[in-house]
Amino acid sequence: MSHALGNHILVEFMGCDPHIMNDVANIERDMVGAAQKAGATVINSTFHHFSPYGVSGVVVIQESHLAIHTWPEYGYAAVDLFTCGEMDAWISFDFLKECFGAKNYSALEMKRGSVNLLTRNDFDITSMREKASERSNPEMYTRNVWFTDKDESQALSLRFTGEVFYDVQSPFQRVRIIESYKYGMMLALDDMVMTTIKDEFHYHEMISHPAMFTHGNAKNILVIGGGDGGTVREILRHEGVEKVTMVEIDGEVIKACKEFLPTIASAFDHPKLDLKVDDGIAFIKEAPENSYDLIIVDGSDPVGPAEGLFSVSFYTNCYNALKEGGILVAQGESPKFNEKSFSELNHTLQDIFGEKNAPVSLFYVPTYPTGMWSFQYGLKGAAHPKSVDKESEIENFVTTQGLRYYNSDIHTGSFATPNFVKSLLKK
Ligand code: SPD
Repeated sequence: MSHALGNHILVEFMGCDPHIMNDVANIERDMVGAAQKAGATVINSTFHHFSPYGVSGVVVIQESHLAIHTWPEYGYAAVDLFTCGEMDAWISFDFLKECFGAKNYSALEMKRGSVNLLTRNDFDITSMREKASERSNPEMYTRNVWFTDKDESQALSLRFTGEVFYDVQSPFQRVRIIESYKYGMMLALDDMVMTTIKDEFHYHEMISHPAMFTHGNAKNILVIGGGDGGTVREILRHEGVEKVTMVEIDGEVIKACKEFLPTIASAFDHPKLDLKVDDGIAFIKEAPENSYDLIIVDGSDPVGPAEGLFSVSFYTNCYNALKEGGILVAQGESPKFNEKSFSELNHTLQDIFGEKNAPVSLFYVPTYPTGMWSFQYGLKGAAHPKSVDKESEIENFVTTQGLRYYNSDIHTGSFATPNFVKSLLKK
């Protein structure tokens, strides 16, 4: 057989584990591992997760490339192993077969660039390859791995380092800590961004301080959810608070955040905090009437364990558990990403608390799809966040606490609603 420039193996992996086929971080790690196992020098890796599922990616190696496209719904991966030089691509093949748990496979090997069909130009490719190998450090390569939070038609992607610090399937959800380049360490539940160390203050200051200043004298506070600890950290900045009860359903979230997001999970040992790992929906059902000044629902999106946090019965129970003059604040989704959940939640709050007692606060989170997010209120009394007139008290608090998002202008401004939002809120 005549000499060829490259060797190309086209592989069909079938009967693979669908979860593995949908896991961009693991696939990137395995594809890079397959290249390194065969002695290749990795230059760059680029991997994306697609909606609703599937991963595509390429590992560029000095010896050519490894590429993959997966169809998790069929347990299938189409893999290209293109190599030149001495590299044995069958080593990569064997490695990936194990990693993907492929029950069946086929492979077609082709020689690429038959030398007897090609005319050699007059430049010295050998010396170019030598120069390239002198330049590259086999320990260093560029990774392009993207985490995508999405629905069927919109997404927000963050490039992350590819390192997975925590990845546990709890009884409720998949809990992951990964590191994004722009926003640092990040908590993801299932495939949704929950918080990152560099922009968490937008969310946690805004879920806490507007309600605290609106109430003015909140002493007994209940937080449902909030497993990363950011909300209780903010609430406990207020000296008048006597007790915070926090009920988080998933102990894995608390564990992961204590270990990897310590600046967010910094108040779990506070003496005023009573931390319970329990079902918040069941807890509020049993809560005595007129118990809390403030109830904060820091839940995730209305899928999985948080679905019940968007129900009429749950908010009726919250209403009953609030004291007269009490305030409810709930994670209210986005009027640009989850319009239906956003308006349905507000209509529920209007039904329970009264039409004028369900204001919405808008704020911005760069790591949530569309960036525009909301907290929704239920007011069981006359105090209204729009009528708060405490500019110097708020500014003094902002300065002494070193807040980075909330201030007296934001307090007022966040309750202003664009016209399209007013339409979504109208019943
Ligand atoms: N899509 C994100 C919804 C926000 C969920 N809560 C975040 C928890 C922060 N404490």
